Amino acid sequence: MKTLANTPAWKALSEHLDAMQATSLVDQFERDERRYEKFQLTAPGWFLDYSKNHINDESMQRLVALAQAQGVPEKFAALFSGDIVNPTEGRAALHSALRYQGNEPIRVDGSDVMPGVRAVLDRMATFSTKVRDGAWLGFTGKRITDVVNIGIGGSDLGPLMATEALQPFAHAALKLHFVSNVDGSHMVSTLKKVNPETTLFIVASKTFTTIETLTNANTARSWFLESDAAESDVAKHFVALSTNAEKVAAFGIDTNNMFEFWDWVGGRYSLWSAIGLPVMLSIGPDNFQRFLQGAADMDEHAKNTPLAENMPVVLALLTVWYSNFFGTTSHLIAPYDQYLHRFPAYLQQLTMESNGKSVHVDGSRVSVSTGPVVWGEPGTNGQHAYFQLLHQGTRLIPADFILAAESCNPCGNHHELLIANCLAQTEALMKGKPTSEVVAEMQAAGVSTEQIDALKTHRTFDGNRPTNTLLTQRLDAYSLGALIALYEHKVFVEAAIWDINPFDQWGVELGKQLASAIYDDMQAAVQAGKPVSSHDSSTNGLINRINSLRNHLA
Ligand code: G6Q
Repeated sequence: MKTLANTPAWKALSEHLDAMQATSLVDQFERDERRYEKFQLTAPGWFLDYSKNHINDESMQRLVALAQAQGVPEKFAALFSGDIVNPTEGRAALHSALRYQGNEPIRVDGSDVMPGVRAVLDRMATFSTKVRDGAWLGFTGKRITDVVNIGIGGSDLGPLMATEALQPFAHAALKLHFVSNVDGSHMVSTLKKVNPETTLFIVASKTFTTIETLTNANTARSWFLESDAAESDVAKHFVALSTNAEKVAAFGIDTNNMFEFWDWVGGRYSLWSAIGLPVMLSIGPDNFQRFLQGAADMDEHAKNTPLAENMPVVLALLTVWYSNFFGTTSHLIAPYDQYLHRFPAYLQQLTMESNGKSVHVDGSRVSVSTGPVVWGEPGTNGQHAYFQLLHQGTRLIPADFILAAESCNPCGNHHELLIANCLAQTEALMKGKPTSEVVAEMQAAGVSTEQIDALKTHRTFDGNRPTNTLLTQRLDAYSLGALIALYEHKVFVEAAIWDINPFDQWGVELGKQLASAIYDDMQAAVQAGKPVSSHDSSTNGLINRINSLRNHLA
């Protein structure tokens, strides 16, 4: 069995751990005046301060040695050159080709994918411009005012997050809606807001077999046809984003209205492909090009920068350091930017679907823990909710704070307050508040000795909680593209270190199969008028109770 923990690079880190746990972050800053200068990096669009972490020069050298020993540079080279880096599905993972700005060919199975990539981007731009300019007309001759994207998982989270993040650049007369959940309420409540004459539906599904998406798309089509529209009008109101032309045609969408992508694009990495069409419709082809450029520049940074100065590599190494050596199990994403309110959810899928694995690439069991739980909400809201646990809970939770120096909506002193809150939190998480300071403060306020004794421990903050701060000039298409690519590569480097495959998702596939079995059993029980007995007693009991609540069984 492979044991990462027995490798010299891993052992070197284990031996170093005690020394790092024995010193606090505050001590580290006191000992080294140049700490902030030392532990910072720049990459396209972004500056990273990682000085508030449990590291010193020695830690970084040992972590970088681990990345080297686990073949991160070679694995990056394999990723970018279209090798089969997803062996369980026999596929390359070439999301970088979707945003590549150079002139070199990028080959999969010997053929250059770039002409196809650029042809689809051109078709997307022509189509988007027509819709945005009001030249694409609905069946009664009116311009499109609403776009409903129907997709789930990778065909929803990325476009939704980016459309929200780039609101300041959105077309003023085009409203974007996203329907993902098979819960009929999602579709029904969206349809209440739109008019069939002026709505464009985008059915986004890589496989075009996903039950949620097909169910929602069927409902949307029926709703559309219940208006005065004829079957022949569907072509003006429905387009598909998929790799599966056959299934698109079988569903009844003209393949002339299909924007294609390829099986070497993973669902959660597909935002840069045709799946980005809603984003392009919202922000326009020029801004979408800036979005691709930001990601492409981050790709070049990841590919060409030495490990110790490589931003995704350093962020990944810090996650490995905390997950595997400090025993942390979760990682907070705290964007201090309201437009990034869906970014934690997007990263949750990117990280947890990619690195939620228990076996190595060769199928043997891993011997160390892999991807952490990723979660978060924008600041400052989080401060009034879960931050309590970060400050005074028993768990250590490393966090990434994400901030722009300038607001997209300058307004009074809002942005200065937002910045102050963000910086105050990272400082407080690091410094804490010692009991001596609490006591002195209370004494100065004239609080009685008894009261001080009763309250001082409650008011004490241990501090020593690590954070990264990611800073950009302004959140725009370029910096957002770069930020997403940064995290994509971070996740890839973590997987490279743990020697797991970040590009498959058998757990997601399992969910798809299980639901259809229960669906069939429920329907069969209703028809036969008999309770279900083929599952465990809990599942049988729940199915039968639900059927009875729905009045199907007496
Ligand atoms: C992403 C996953 C998953 C997928 C959805 C939708 O990496 O594979 O989230 O995107 O299940 O799949 P389709 O796009 O095929 O409908």
